[in-house]
Amino acid sequence: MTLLPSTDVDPFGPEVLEDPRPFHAQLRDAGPVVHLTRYDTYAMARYEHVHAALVNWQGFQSGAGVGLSNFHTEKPWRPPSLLLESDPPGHDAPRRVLGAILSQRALRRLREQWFAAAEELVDAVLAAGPELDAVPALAEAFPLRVFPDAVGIPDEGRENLLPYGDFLFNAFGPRNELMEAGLADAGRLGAWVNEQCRREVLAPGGFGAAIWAAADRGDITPGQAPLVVRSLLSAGVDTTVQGLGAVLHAFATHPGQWRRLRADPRLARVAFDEAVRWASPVQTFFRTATTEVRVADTVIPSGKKILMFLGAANRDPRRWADPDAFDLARDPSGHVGFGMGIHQCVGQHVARLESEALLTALAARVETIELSGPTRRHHNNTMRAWASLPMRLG
Ligand code: 8QM
Repeated sequence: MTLLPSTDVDPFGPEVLEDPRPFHAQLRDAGPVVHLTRYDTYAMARYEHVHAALVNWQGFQSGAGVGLSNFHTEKPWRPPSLLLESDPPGHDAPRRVLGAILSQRALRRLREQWFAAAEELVDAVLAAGPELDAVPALAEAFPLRVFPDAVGIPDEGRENLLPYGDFLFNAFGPRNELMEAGLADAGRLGAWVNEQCRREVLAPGGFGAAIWAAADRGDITPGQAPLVVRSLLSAGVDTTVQGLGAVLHAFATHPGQWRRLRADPRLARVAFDEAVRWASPVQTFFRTATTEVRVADTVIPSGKKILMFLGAANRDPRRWADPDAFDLARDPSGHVGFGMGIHQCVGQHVARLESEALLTALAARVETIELSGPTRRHHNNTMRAWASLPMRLG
């Protein structure tokens, strides 16, 4: 029996959020399981154990919430998500419904439209000059142009989507300054999002209407439909914005990889997954032990929260050769940036399609991408995010 390693470092403190990589290495090297003394929770940061825990939904449940707060002992800030914060069997019907609506097959009808939208956006951005901040101009602009339309929500109030997501992702962490700063507006943002989930508000032909049609067929209940729409609006915007930010930052700092993409634009798809592995826009999620669970030499007590470090697992040298290299020649499949197991990102095909459209449009028009000024991080308790990415497109 070896002693359980521990750390008093705050994974949600500003130093770690600014650059989590040294802390990730420390966690991975300390052992398969580490005790986080500040929150009396456990942590996993090695690929092998993060992967094993994510696929073990029986031992590591989501229904007690995937943030620090335990829904069995604390009231959640909003009704729990039927997809994210739930376990089988209740999880399965909503997941099946949304999985079909967001399947690769179902998205084919959007492909041409989204490629055209990306070309239009890149043309407009280039017409404004070679210098831009890639966060607002591309990473935010493109998802905001295509995704809310695809869901079918009205134009009014769309500026609430990013702040809502920012608060939601902060709320998975502790009640720290980041979380407190968002509280004042959370009620208003939540009410706006809930309003967009009503059947009468959603345009015909969109993902939202398709969810309500599933309720009409009896695949989910009419009571579940608005919450499934809410999942789209919760998980579908900030995530793809930061995924696009990550891939643009990766290319701006790896000119050889950009040349490779230009030579073979079919690499756009693998480039996005490699960027999701490399940057892990969603850094962490908790699970809760349903019973005593043994991991390596450690027995995690029933009811304890375990923090899964997706970003650390995605750069674990025990799993990945040269893990810190952004490399289009590697096979990034198996990364846990979209999670793994029954909760693996249901919107991943939407994210890949957005990225493929934007990167393809850029690759056809832009020879060089480089940083043109200091970059700035946006701190969030769950997301590894950019506030600003000044770039020059040549
Ligand atoms: C994170 O509301 C939801 O169902 C939901 C919210 C956030 C996420 C996923 C689902 C993982 C991207």
